[in-house]
Amino acid sequence: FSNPTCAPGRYTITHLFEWKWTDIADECEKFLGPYGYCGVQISPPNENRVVTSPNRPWWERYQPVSYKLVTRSGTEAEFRNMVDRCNKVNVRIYADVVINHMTGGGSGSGTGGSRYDGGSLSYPGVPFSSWDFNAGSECHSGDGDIHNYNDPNEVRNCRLVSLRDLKMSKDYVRDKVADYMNNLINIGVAGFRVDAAKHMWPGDLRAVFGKLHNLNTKYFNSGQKPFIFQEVIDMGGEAIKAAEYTPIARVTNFIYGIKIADVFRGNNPAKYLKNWGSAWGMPSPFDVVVFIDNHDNQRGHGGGGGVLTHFEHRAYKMATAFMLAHPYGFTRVMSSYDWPRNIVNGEDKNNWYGPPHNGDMSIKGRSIKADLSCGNGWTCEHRWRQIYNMVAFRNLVFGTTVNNWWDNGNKAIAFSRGNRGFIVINDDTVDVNANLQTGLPQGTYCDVISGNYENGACTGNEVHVGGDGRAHFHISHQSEDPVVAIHIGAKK
Ligand code: LM2
Ligand code: CA
Repeated sequence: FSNPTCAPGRYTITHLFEWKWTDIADECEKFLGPYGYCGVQISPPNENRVVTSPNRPWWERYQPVSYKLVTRSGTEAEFRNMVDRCNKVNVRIYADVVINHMTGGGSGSGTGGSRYDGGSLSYPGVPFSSWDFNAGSECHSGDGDIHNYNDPNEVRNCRLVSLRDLKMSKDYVRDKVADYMNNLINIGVAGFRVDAAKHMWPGDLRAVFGKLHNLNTKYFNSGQKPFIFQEVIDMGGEAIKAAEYTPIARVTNFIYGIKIADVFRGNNPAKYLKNWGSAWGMPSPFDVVVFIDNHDNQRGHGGGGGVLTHFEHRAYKMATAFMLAHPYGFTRVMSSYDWPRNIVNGEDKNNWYGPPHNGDMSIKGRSIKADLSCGNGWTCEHRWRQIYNMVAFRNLVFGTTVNNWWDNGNKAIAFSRGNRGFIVINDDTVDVNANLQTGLPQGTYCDVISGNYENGACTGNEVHVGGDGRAHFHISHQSEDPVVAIHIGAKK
């Protein structure tokens, strides 16, 4: 399950957090396909609780009511249409699956009209009833909630923030969950982000994944397994380790964004990135999905805080450029919406804000500006030139190693990827003014951070590489984008 199943030559996904299915279909055709993205992580596609207090928070989608494909993102018909249109332009869909639990307490109806009652553990839309949930015989925490993260039994058999915890040791529950995932596979999704994986036993996950079909041969070669990445928040310090899950499928590497934030905020000099990767105590590159921030930690949820986000755009662009230039891990670019942050005593009072919406609370579509960036409240980091051009860089240099490392002994670094690409990043308080070995063939290259390569010309700066592979770089420490990146796909 660790093979990303991208179409050839594509190596990065983006999380279109809370996007509508009709917008994603359009985005696949107009942008993600042409600009070389592998795929999209989508918000959970199954029916969820409708939360009105606060009014329609993003996190209502982490409270399943049934496995019907009806949400604020769209209907089942719109979902099917999106998967088909994206696959046709070689962009994969990875579904966020919430299978550890159902809703919290209270009763009502979901986005598809199914009833739920968290008090009596009744979910007729699946159906699940009280037999299908962990209870006092499995969870010994007293009030049924998780408090002690040093007790693996409690973390896996008790309730995460009171969410009704599915008894995945039961065949019936395994079958219902596998049926849901197989339905998505049959429609044509390429894989899954498994929510709250740490709260499920590795053996139970292995059993569920063992029931999964191969990918739909309408879009994939026969015999292909879905790509699975399990959300395991392991920052060290707790009983449950990511290493318990990597033999099953990939895991999300949360330490990555913390360490990277430390570097690009200037607290840890960038020169130390020379041996970035497993030498920093991180898992094998083939076992992880890496990212600068995600939908939780960008707003202080999910163990969050401390990471770089689009709000700190200068450092964020540098960090993302580094991530995409470096071979470690399978890369995911966060794509956010804006919300009015209101930090009081270190906590964002508005961290529940849902996506941009219309008067009837339906999700508002994203608009597109002339410079390709988004409007209507959508941030669309995946459309920032400094980011999408590095997605293309990563595609171009795939299979090469880090060579020609240079640093200024402090916070400015440079390296090549074989003889195909070269990047210089100046996170220092002095300029970079240096003649560096790029490893690239002689010629004139477009810097893909300051501009694009269009119709044989550069819209931004040019870099001249001599016959000896050397080129001169000047990067002001005051630049909004103190990065230069060149590659053989953008050579005049
Ligand atoms: C995750 N990873 O393990 C998600 O990435 C994260 O976003 C989910 O929590 C979590 N697991 C459960 O799927 C979010 C959010 C929570 C929210 C839950 C459920 O971070 O704050 O909890 O979704 O919607 C909310 C309330 C909480 C309440 C709970 C149950 O914030 O106070 O607990 O609903 O009603 C009493
Ligand atoms: Ca559990």
